[in-house]
Amino acid sequence: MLDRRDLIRRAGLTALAGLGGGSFAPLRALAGDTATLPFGNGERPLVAYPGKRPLLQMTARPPQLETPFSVFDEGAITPNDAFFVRYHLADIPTEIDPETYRVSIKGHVEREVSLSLADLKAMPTTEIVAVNQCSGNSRGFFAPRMAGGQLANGAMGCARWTGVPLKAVLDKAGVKAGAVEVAFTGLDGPVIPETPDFAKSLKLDHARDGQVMLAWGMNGQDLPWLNGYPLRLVVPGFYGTYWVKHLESISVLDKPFDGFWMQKAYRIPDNDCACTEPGKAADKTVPINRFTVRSFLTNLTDGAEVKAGRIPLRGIAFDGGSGIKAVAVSTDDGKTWTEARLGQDLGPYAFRPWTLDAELSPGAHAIRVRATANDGASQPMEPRWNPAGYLRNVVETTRVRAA
Ligand SMILES: Nc1nc2c(c(=O)[nH]1)N[C@H]1C(S)=C(S)[C@@H](COP(=O)(O)O)O[C@H]1N2
Ligand SMILES: [Mo]
Repeated sequence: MLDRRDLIRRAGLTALAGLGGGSFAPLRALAGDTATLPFGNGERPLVAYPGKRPLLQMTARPPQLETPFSVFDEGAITPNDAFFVRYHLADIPTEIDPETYRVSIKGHVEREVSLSLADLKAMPTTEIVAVNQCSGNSRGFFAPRMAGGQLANGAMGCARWTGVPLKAVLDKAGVKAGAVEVAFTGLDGPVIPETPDFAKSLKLDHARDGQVMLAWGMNGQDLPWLNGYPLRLVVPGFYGTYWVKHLESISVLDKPFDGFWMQKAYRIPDNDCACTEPGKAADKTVPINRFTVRSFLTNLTDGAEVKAGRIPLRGIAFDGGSGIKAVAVSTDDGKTWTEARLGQDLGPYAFRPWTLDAELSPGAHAIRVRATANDGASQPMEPRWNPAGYLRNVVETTRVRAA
């Protein structure tokens, strides 16, 4: 256990990391608080890592942290110190010198390029507000349950990202004719050599769409260490698995990438609902890609007791990039629906806030929220199932009692 002095010293290191790098000191759990997620085995210690407020710890090695859901009621932007953390491999970087750090662009290119942070920051910069969501967000709610991180709804967050378009960086290297994909690796690695290193790929056209970016900034600050300092991939509208952190190499390929994390993991059923009969495997799969459309009520929690009468309801909605067209709310378990008012539009990849004043008569109410995206997609009333526990987007239900 760490004593108080240790904690203060380590808090100092955090501040240093926040000022532009150096090192990261892993912390053990602060004794005490736990929270319970609403499914079996949902107890989680609340742990404050460097650069982070206390978050729900799913695993310690590597750190995997979930955002407490109440944070999403604070606004459409998720604060850096509350943003969730996901890693696969335990050997995460603890020392990165921002002066000597380089990312390399290689493979099927005219010339190999190695760029420093200063090189990148000298290029024309771009910004986008975009949601990052883990593929396994909400996995803990699937029935039947499956192996994998048992997450509630806090493995998502929305931030303003600053960086350079991946396209501009690829142009510096000059993509050769015949290229089809671009693969990415980070500075983290496996503890044993048998574990495949974490690497992901994008189709070349996607990589060059001008929106996929290499980001060093998050909400006006350097990336927090655990969110990929000093440079990460941002793939707007795509699941977090593609948002490679602590970028090390960018490889242009003349054939599809055959890495484990594309060919074996992070795959969804290849059918219209991306679903299977509960408990059944899929015949054919494709790599996971864009977010399904989702919406949440953020200011009332399941089981809440409220005063009968007029109650302001609010929440957030998002999709994979067509933008939110409408949010409807039901206070009678889906029998009748009222359209909510949409709040500030931070762009089609961002959380879209919504509000509605509801009239709650005395008694029990099942409040349901359903978003429709500009591409016409909406949320199913009944949950869909797939073997890995991805893409959850059932119309959420919050049960409250008014008195
Ligand atoms: N280098 C590296 N990048 C990574 C991962 C990883 O294990 N290593 N995990 C990915 C996954 S699955 C997710 S959901 C996001 C999470 O981003 P965050 O930790 O900043 O919230 O990072 C992605 N980038
Ligand atoms: Mo993820």
